[in-house]
Amino acid sequence: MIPFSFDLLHQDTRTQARRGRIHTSRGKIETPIFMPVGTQATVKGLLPEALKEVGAQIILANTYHLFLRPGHQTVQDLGGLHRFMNWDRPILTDSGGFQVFSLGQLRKISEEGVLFQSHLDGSTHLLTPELATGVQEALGADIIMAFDECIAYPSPRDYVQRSTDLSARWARRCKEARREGDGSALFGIVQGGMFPDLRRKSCEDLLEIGFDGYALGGLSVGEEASVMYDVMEATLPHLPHDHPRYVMGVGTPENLIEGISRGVDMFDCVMPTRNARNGVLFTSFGRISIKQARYARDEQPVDPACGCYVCRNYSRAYLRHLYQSGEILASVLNTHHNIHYYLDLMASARSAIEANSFVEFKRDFYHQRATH
Ligand code: PRF
Ligand code: ZN
Repeated sequence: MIPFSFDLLHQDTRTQARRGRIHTSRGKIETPIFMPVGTQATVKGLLPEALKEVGAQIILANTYHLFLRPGHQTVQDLGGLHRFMNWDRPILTDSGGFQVFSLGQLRKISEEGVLFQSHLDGSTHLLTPELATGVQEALGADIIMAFDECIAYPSPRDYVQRSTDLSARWARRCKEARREGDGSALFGIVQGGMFPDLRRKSCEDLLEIGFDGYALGGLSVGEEASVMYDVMEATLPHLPHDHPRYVMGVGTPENLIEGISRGVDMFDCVMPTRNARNGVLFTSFGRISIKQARYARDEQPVDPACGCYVCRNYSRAYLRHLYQSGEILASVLNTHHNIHYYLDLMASARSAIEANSFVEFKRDFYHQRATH
């Protein structure tokens, strides 16, 4: 078994962009990386083979959903999440610290944890740091996230301060609850809202506990993009260079490029998968909505610059037809292209960092969008 580790391979000289490599017992992960979201032990619309074809190195699954259905005990008894869903590469599980706030009903937060009602059947559960950790271990995740509160935006400073302190105490309990020796990693989650000094305090508290990686939570919760970038800039310098940094639930292609420039290594977001199911496709020249009438007789591929299976074989006209007809294949093909786009963007960013040309890469990225 290979223990979890992170190598910083190259640091860009003109930006904070980093090229790194994470080692796990299920293989290595080249960073910066985007993790497709597989909430219910499936990346909606994609076979695991297709995920591999587009180059997915790691995917994300959710504690909240799998705990409620089918239950982590069931998944464990069936041989763990990897076997259950036929995915043998690394999996990161989110702790439920976000979903319980976005989906759970009648939430009551206490020192102990969060009491909530299931969005599925109204049943009551107490999710604690110990339970969230135990569920993620039972699922067999390669990267486990600490249990935290994702603070609503905007929130008053005194609420943010108290919540961030509580999340730090919960993070410590997650670490203490760990079953040692399965080779998985535990990441702490920095909170602190949009207050730079509270972000810094959160970093210091988590560093004192000590984690394998550090995530920025509480971003992309309704704040302006410029505010999110400012918070990244105010937070990332307080995190150690020799551990991976992950921004949770972010974001657009622009957000990823800006995050990488500021030193982020990992991202996840439903944006490429959810948008695909709504007919919104990401391209090198910006987003398009495939339902538009202008594509009815368009024989071009979605993105002439894309080499994915969809762009090699289908026209915009066909994809528009599938979408208009409500066909299952519309979701499948659109998702395939969008995930390919996101992962290809990350691969290009990695190459640019290695070649010391990330600044030029970023300039071209914006230029292609502006001139279309
Ligand atoms: N905490 C956790 N998961 C998350 C977030 C968070 O703050 C976010 C915030 N955008 C997304 N996913 N545990
Ligand atoms: Zn494509």
